[in-house]
Amino acid sequence: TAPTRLDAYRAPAWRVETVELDFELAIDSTEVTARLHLRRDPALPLPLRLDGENLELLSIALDGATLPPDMFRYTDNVLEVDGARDGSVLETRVRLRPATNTALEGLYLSGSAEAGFLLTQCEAEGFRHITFFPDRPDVQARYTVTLRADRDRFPVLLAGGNPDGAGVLDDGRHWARFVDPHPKPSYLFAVVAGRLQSIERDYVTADGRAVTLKIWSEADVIDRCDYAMDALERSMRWDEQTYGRNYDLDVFHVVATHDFNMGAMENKGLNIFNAKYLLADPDSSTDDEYRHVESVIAHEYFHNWSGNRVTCRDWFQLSLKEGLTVFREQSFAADMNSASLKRIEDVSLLRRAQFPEDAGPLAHPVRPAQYSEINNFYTATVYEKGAELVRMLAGCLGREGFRRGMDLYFARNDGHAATLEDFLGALGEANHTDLTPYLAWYGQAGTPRLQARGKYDAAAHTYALTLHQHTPATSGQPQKHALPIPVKLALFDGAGQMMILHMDGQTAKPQTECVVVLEADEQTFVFHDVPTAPVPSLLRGFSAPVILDCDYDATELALLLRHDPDGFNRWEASQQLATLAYVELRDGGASHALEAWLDALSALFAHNDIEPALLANLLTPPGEVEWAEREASVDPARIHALRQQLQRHLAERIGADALHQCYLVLAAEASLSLDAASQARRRLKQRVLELLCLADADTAQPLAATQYSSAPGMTDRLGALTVLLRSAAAQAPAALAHYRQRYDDNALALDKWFMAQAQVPGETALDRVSTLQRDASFTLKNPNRVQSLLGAFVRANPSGFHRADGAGYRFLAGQLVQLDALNPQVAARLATAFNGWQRLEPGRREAARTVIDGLADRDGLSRNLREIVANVRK
Ligand code: BAL
Ligand code: ZN
Repeated sequence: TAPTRLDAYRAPAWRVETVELDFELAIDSTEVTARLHLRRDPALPLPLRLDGENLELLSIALDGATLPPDMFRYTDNVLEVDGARDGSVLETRVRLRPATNTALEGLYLSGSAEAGFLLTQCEAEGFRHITFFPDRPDVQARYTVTLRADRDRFPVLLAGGNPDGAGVLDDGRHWARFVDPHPKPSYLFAVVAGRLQSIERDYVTADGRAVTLKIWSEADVIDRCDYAMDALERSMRWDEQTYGRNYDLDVFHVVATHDFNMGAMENKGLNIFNAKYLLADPDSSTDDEYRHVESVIAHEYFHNWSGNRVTCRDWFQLSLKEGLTVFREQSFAADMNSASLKRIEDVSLLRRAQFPEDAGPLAHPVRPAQYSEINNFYTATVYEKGAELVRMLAGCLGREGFRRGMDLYFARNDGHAATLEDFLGALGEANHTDLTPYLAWYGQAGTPRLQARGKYDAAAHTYALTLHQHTPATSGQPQKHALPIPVKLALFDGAGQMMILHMDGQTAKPQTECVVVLEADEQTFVFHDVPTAPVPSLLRGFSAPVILDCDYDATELALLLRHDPDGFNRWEASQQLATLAYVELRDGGASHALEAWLDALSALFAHNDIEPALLANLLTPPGEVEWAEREASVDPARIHALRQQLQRHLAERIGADALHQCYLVLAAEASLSLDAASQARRRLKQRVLELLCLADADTAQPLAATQYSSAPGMTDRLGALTVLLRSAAAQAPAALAHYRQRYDDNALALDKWFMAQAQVPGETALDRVSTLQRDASFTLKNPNRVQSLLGAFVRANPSGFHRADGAGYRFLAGQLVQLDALNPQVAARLATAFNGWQRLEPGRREAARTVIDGLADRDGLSRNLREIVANVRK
């Protein structure tokens, strides 16, 4: 089928004003009756065409009369109906087969036929797997949903909107009705039915609405939902206080499932969560997972305004809701925890996941121009880069200006399906400024390179900073244009003090930090009254999603690493210095940067006056994926070895004794507390243990074994297990066996058992993963299990996956073919691991090429997997 194109967008000829949906629910066979109250645009004389996939049509009637067969056609996933008029009511009845729906799109079964429950996933185009409908986000309808089912098998019946009655039927069945007063697109529709338990909390919104918050899960995990409930309440208060947004229904349901393609889903009034992002308890969740739960709960809740009340006109505008909501989620997490740590985490993710996407054959703009399968565009570019673009806009407008702009955006587009132009228009108009130059960011793929060169004139006391931008060509976009790039900067003197900045034409009060905006290919910014040659601190807070090339020497970076008061930029200096050190090790020869990095970090370690979580981050060099991005010919095994060597140098410079002492102090405080300070100390303790293991494994391994067996919670337990596994400690097999037994009935904890083993680096990883793939607990039917073993291996273990003989690629291709037959969305996501193969060193490149060609030539692949394979092959 031809790709869908942004420039081919046409407003719908037919809309649905209200829809009544009746479900007769059962595991093997569910019947859905839909009555659509239709509106026709008189200016568009097109036939009524409705989307529908895998539907068994049982009956069809128009305006109360059964339609004869020559009045409708159902072919190629479209139902075309003759004779419909403005105001017509179309009634269809279809049969669904939830129990055999392994794609987890539409209505499906989570868990076993005996004990599991039914649920739906509709974004992006799942609703057409439930009933015939104009399944596009710019058709917004009011929904009334009636569910009927066996009372014993499905005691809980839920749909989006407010409850509107329930009752018992004869024959052992019962019913429940829900009415959603807010018009919504079909992708936000949801139902859930089964044996579920709930926890409940009363909440009163800032504008006085009494809301019942309910979190639902299967009985065995209901005691792990309390943290999510607390996080939900914090999110609701934060959105009221920060954006003036109140919740708008009488109930808010959240449901946990172990079988879910995404992280979670923001269905109106009935969020559905992958259990991984909802359940949390100290015994099975790490500190990182607690933070993820808080963030995802917030993300889905914030969608109620940025996504639901104001939705997207079409799927090309996906970042309108996703980039904006990730930005809102990031701001919330920064307010709840530490802003600079959150920024470090987000920028690390961007570099690890989005920069490679932008640099390879899968590169696409934040607003793509075309797609074959929209599910393939739920990417780091749309989400994470999209959030960076919103951050730039927010930075331009300032806190109050951004709030003014958001108020106008929500007021003007409430109840509508909007575009990115509507968003930038409202933000700009509310602030009497033109933001349209930033639209170019949404249409251009690739990460801009920002080159910075400074020139100090000692006689004139001026400092001229020349910025130059260049974006490499990407597939289908050979020509790139200059983008507006805001560069937040400061200048440091030789003693590490920030200088007062005086610029040409500056009228505002002199400050120590400013933002210059590069609007052309090249511009020079001149600072006056600069007493000595400065060290520039550029792109502070990562003010634009670019790759900075500044000709820093090691001494300058070490100065920033020691003195920059901003935690993020301090970390950034450490990352750049570590990268210089890596290049020295790689190329042989001088070791100025290595020495400077070791000196600076060992001094910071010895002084011990730095926030522990920041120190842990400073002690961690960039990851192997990031360094691979710098190489023209990538040898993942060599990058891994060099990174290990660098870390060993660091561990030895700090010293085994100092590391050991530090570890013992931190270990003595072991607690289960989740406060930021306790989490920070656990994180530093883990980093110190890892370094100690490099400097003195004989000391570190028994400590890790003790930490494993006496750990009060999962952070310490999994951390210790990881150290034992990665150092091939004699104690590792016993710990692994113990973990397996202890968590045998805890799916999320067991996922981590698979993941920890899949991530052990090196050539032997594939054998381990192949063995685990045959484990009785492994199944391709569960997306979390697939991610924990196969996803962790292909994405987070470069030296293991990219085996020199290409066996990793052949293994992945075999798994993809099996997985694709079950769940195309998950298969396609996993296949993106082939991204970047063109830059591998020749031996691996040829092996990857053979495997990718073989996949591309295969018949019967899903549209999802076929598109990824075709794009990655380019
Ligand atoms: N809308 C899909 C899941 C999410 O981004 O919230
Ligand atoms: Zn989202």
